[in-house]
Amino acid sequence: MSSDSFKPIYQGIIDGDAATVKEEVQAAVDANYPAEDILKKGLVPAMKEVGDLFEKGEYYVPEMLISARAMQGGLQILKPLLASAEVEPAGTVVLGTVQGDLHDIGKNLVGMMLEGAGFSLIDLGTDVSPDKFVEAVRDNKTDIIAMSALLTTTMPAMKTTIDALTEAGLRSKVLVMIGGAPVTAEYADNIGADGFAEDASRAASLAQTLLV
Ligand code: B1M
Repeated sequence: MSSDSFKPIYQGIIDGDAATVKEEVQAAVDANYPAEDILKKGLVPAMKEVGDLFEKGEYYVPEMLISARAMQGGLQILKPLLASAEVEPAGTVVLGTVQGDLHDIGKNLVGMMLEGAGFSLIDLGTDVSPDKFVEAVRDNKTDIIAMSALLTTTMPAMKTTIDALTEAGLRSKVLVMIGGAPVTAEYADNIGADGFAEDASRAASLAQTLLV
């Protein structure tokens, strides 16, 4: 299936045209395109282009935000389809974007793929403090903590959270996985995380692997 089929979705996100994105995503679903293709060939590359335009100084924060909202509208349509993938039920994941960081599109995608992979999900949202992660682990039978960061300035909060888990005596009880555009496998090793995934589908496979 060619990515040209998703051109109107792609363009709708670039233009920040939420109505068109919703309409075109729904049309693609109705035409039986797989949800994962619509996501990977339409929505995700468009958001990448938005980032490139921002880097070039052609887009500013408001344009980025409008494009992000348009993308979220499309994601809402895909969410139940992505989550209905047939995979064995697994464990419980506490997910959040780390303290100081408000980016949630990638984190939401990770959540959808985890749910799709049969995990029970506790999504703490964005700007999640180390204490809040610790509290969630204490209050719920948690198998994995999944942290997302999109800013180089907020990545250190991943380490602070791991340290807070250790201080609370909980580190040995949960696995920690991390991801987000600036995060690397090397960084994961350095801060003592159990795993790193570069995208949402790999995050779901990683969660499954960690629990084997
Ligand atoms: Co922001 N922003 N932003 N932004 N923004 C980036 C991240 C940036 C790279 C843009 C740029 O300069 N090119 C840059 C960061 C630079 C850096 O630190 N290296 C940046 C900046 C600087 C900022 C502000 C500081 C701008 C300002 O105010 N001056 C500000 C910070 C606000 C804050 O968080 N405190 C800011 C604000 C915003 C908006 C609010 C306008 C909006 C966010 C809206 C929202 O999320 N609800 C926004 C957006 C949209 C972006 C870009 C354009 C797109 C991010 C995105 O959603 N991508 C982004 C540029 C870019 O990425 N090219 C940018 C699509 C998404 C599907 O990808 O999130 O990478 P991503 O997730 C991927 C993988 O990373 C991975 O899976 C996902 C896909 O499969 N993944 C995981 C993510 N989390 C994971 C966790 C895992 C595993 C995998 O395991 C747990």
